[in-house]
Amino acid sequence: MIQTLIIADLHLIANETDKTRLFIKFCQEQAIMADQLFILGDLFNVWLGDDLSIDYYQKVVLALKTLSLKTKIFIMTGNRDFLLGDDFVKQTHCILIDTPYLLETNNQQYILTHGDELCTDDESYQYLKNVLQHPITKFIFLHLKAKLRLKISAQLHKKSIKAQKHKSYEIMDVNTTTVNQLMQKYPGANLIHGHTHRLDTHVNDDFTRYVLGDWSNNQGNAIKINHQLNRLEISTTIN
Ligand SMILES: [Mn+2]
Repeated sequence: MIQTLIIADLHLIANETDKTRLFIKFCQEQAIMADQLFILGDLFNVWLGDDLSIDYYQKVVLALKTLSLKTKIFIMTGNRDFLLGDDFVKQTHCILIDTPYLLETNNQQYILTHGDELCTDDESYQYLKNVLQHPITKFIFLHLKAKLRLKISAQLHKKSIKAQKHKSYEIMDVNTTTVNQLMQKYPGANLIHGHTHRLDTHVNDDFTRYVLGDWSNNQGNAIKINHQLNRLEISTTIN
């Protein structure tokens, strides 16, 4: 029986915080017991390129590398850490996967995605995503000096917080039609995603949509799959 753990949206920052320590503890005590760990995007709140950010996140990189000796780690990028690259992969031994990813385990099928591509009602977000994640934009950004990259990223973050204030709760959630169109391609599979930070389980006629929550400084959440699917609470007190 293969045991899988799935997490998303930790939004770890470069300074070591209680959340960093919670994640490292999770790696050392819980993820290490699993056969595979899937990280569905936004593990990092900002990734400015491997040449800068690997140094900023040394402890997390080391925790992943150590974990990878026992547990296979699959990671997909989110909208905040989409610049994770080859050096990160080399140093952590994580396997970078594309979205959507079809997970087949113990006779069950799951579609894994970060989730932002399902939020199609938010047209300005999707437009900005296309621009920022375009290969040419990425290439140019990665060749800028560190200071400038930090400045641009801080400005973008400010703008995105400002823009979110004027958007409705519904617009920033997944679009049901987009979700259904995706799941029609994978009959029999269920969906697991993050991004919206709206931890919930939505049971539909044809599939169930499991939404992962984000992590706070003293609490995280995960999905555990073996013979069935269960929710896990990650806290500082669990050993
Ligand atoms: Mn996200």
